[in-house]
Amino acid sequence: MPRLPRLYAILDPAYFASTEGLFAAAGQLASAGVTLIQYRNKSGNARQMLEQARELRERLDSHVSQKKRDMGNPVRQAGVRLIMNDRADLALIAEFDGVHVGQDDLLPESVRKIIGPDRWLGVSTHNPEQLAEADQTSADYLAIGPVFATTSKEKPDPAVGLEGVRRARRLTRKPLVAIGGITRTNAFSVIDAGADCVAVISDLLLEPGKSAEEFLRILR
Ligand code: 3NM
Repeated sequence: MPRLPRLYAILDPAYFASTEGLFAAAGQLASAGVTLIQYRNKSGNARQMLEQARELRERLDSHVSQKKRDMGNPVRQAGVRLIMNDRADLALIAEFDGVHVGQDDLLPESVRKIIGPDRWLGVSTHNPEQLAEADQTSADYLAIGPVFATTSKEKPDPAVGLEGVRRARRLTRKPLVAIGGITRTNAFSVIDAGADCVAVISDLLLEPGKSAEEFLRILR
């Protein structure tokens, strides 16, 4: 089972004035030490999505090799693991490291067939039944949410609260990602309730680098 970092940043072009802004945010997150980023695009067409995804991959790869050069001679420099929301096909073409699916997307085992055994597969769940079901799949990690109220998702399920996180923790041994309304203020309580990792959109938008550093410090 993979070991997840404490912070999982989600970049959605809907929240950026330009794609350049999204790429800049990705660079700032990487510089701050974020190692897991999801590209989520609920409104773009496939070509646009692929173009952005490829560019994101390229920029983050060159960001890492630049950092390597800056650091002199490190033996290893971990890169950023990039996860594609929904689209297994685009994940393969853009050389992403995994796919994240929701309850209305392809079933986890269908995605697994496409992405193979090594790329990460994540599954969103919103209640104990869905979580228990997803636990039986080959998913590498499970997400539970929304934990708190969120404005970043259309028609969100009811918030599960910290109690929902605790319950989810009891139902799976897979790495557990908590999502929905998580901020620097409440993130610790979410990890304390049993999540391994918090996934965040809004509270990284204003100042991605500074905010990510604070999340990582709080959750260390
Ligand atoms: N999925 P923010 S909640 C993308 O419940 C997403 O599965 C959710 O954004 C789920 O950090 C959510 O701004 C939105 O609340 C997360």
